[in-house]
Amino acid sequence: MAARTRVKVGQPVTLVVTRKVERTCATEIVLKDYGINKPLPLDQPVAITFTPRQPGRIRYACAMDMLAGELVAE
Ligand SMILES: [Cu+2]
Repeated sequence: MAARTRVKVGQPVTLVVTRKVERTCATEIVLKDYGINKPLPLDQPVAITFTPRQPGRIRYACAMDMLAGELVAE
């Protein structure tokens, strides 16, 4: 999860995240703006689907808001 990804407003997006590290704070992924908060079990791909509602940045982060990334909706 690093580069900025572009997505389209009104089109469902699925992020697939796999946690590869055992000792990390990123044991869940949070998309605050969309009320999403999903646990990330070790080595298991987790799919998060949501539909961007408006253009702009969509931030995702670990539960403590430290490890983060951004999508750009347009
Ligand atoms: Cu954290």
